[in-house]
Amino acid sequence: MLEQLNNTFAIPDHVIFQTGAGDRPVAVLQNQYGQATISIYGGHVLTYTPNGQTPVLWVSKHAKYENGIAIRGGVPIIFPWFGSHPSDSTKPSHGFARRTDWHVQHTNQHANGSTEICLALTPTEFTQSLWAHDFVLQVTVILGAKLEIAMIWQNLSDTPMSVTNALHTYFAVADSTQVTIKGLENIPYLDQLAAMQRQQSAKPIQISAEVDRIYLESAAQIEIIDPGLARTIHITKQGSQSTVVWNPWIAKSARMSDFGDLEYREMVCVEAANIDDATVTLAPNDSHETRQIISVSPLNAG
Ligand code: TA6
Repeated sequence: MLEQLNNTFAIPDHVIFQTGAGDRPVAVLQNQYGQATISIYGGHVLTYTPNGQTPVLWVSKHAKYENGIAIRGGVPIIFPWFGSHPSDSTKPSHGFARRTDWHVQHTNQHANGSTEICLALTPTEFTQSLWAHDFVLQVTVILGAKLEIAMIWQNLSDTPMSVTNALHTYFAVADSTQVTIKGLENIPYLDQLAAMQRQQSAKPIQISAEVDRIYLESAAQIEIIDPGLARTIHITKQGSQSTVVWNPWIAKSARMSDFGDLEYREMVCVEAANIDDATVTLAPNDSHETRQIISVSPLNAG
């Protein structure tokens, strides 16, 4: 498989396919801006490291790389439903896209030095058993001065198709109890820890307990200010009306077998999503794109 992937899609000095964690094939993108790795399984960005920086995305040391299980960390692709299935609790949490093999559609090296890969998921027996729709779902990753991750899906059925989705991004931080998340002040959110009560706060987010919030309006620019790593992570998005902020804290971390008991200190999730009232309903042949754009600046930068 690796030979075929490299023969078809490798780009000398920029894209190569290797065996990654869990003996699964990954694409390694590198260029003047940095490096990123993407698992073919799940269409799942695993790492992003700008030149001169430490990794910007976080993956658990306890992550599992087994069929049917989502990789804990990076950017899980949440499709075609966010959270529990709306009517059938036996169906997998956060849908099926992150739990199955995808295929590479194309790779590209742009004149500005950025490097692109596109992976796709089309219906299989597995997906049809969970969701009887005809669709194509693509993830395009562009490694440039920023990292761009776009999930694009098209309704190939002859009936309307409703989806809730997320780019469920796990960001690496020095210590989650020391970071400040700015950009969501005064925006209403549903508190998943308090029966989805509608709340809002005038203050930036700081983490001292489990946080699991669905913000209800598209936020232009979010910053994760990380004094421990002396950097700010800048997050913008398109095609997303919901933003999710999550840290499992102590008790939930202990309950997850693929999450170290103390790993809650190393990460925070800030997710570009469309959830609840922001469900995306597509007519036949229509498509929708959700894009998250990530960059980093030194903390002492002006
Ligand atoms: O995005 C936040 C959330 O919905 C949390 O409620 C938590 O369940 C998290 O996703 C992880 O879900 P997972 O199915 O990956 O364990």
